[in-house]
Amino acid sequence: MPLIAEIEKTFLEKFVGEYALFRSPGRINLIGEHTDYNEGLVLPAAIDKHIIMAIGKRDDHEIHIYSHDYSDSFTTALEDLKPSGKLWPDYIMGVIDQFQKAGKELQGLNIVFGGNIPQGAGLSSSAAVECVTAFGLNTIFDLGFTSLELAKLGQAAENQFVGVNCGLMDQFASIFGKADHLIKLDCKSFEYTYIPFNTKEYSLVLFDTQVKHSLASSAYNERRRQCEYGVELIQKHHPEVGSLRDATHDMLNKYVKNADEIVYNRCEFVVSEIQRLQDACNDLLADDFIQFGKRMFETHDGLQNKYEVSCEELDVLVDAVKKHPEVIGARMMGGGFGGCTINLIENDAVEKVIEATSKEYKDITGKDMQVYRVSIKDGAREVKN
Ligand code: GAF
Repeated sequence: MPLIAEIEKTFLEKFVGEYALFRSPGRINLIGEHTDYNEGLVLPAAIDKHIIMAIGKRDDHEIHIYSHDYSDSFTTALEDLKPSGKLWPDYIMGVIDQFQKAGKELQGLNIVFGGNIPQGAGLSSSAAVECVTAFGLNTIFDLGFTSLELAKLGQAAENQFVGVNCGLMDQFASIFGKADHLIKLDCKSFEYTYIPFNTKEYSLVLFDTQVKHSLASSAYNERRRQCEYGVELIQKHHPEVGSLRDATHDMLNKYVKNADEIVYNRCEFVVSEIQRLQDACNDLLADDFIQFGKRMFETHDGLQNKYEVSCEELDVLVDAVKKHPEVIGARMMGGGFGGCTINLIENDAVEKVIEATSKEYKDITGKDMQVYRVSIKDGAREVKN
């Protein structure tokens, strides 16, 4: 049975009353990693894997949530929102909490949700849950938040309720996604443009390491602090520099390099990555996918050696595809320490590359990789029957 039909069926089994259905997708990111929280640029897109949520209003203040994927329920009340200890309800409660903090009066809710975004794979299933909740509440209560406000409310839920200090990229992509387009988002001004991504002879294929190392979220927060420290060192001489977005290689060489080599490496990666993204967008406008792909490999190199957020499994996958000239670009994607690599592969070679890479990955790591072929779709929407 299709996912939407399953969610509707489950809602009708669990609850009575009317409901509306919403969809919000996961995301990929072509280039521009760990740049969002440095006020840099990112280049994500929403994908054909999503969360579906059915939401109905209640007459009281109770919130009843059923997770289709976990076959598990959670009940609370509007006045009693606090972390649940089992994480999955927190993404939804966090958003409801943000709506209330923004001064919106809500009613009780019946919710059923589920999805087909692989969890822990770096495809932002948690942002999709936040965004489908935010989009759905905004619609059924007619609250009038803009799309940017919805994305920021989702991010605030993740920062404050879940405790992960993420940037805005994932929520922005889930809300603003547009079929067959990448989103070039400026995380300082929040201006954005859609860039057509007609890969024609290339396929977008994700290789999932099937690992998520436990240091992922603490290391993420540590990277943020290191970037902030780099900015502090520069600000002593250039008070006008508010973030790494405003920093130059010259400033890093003068004020950061001798003070702290590790912090220098982190900052150097970010400043280079922001420039790389701008160059990569020019490649796309010139239809030069080969050059674009080379920059993806460069990004991986920086994430591996300078930002140090890769891991053995991700490096094995990127090294493995370098043996196939038909793979024109590959890199780890997202926060790091596990999850997926993103690969641009000539259409005719996809099967061959998958077969060879799966075998090599198994031989070296003893693990099985998963493969997802993705296409680029629209962002959050109401699903009408
Ligand atoms: C995670 C975060 F949630 C994003 O905000 C972003 O920083 C990304 O890691 C790295 O680019 O997905």
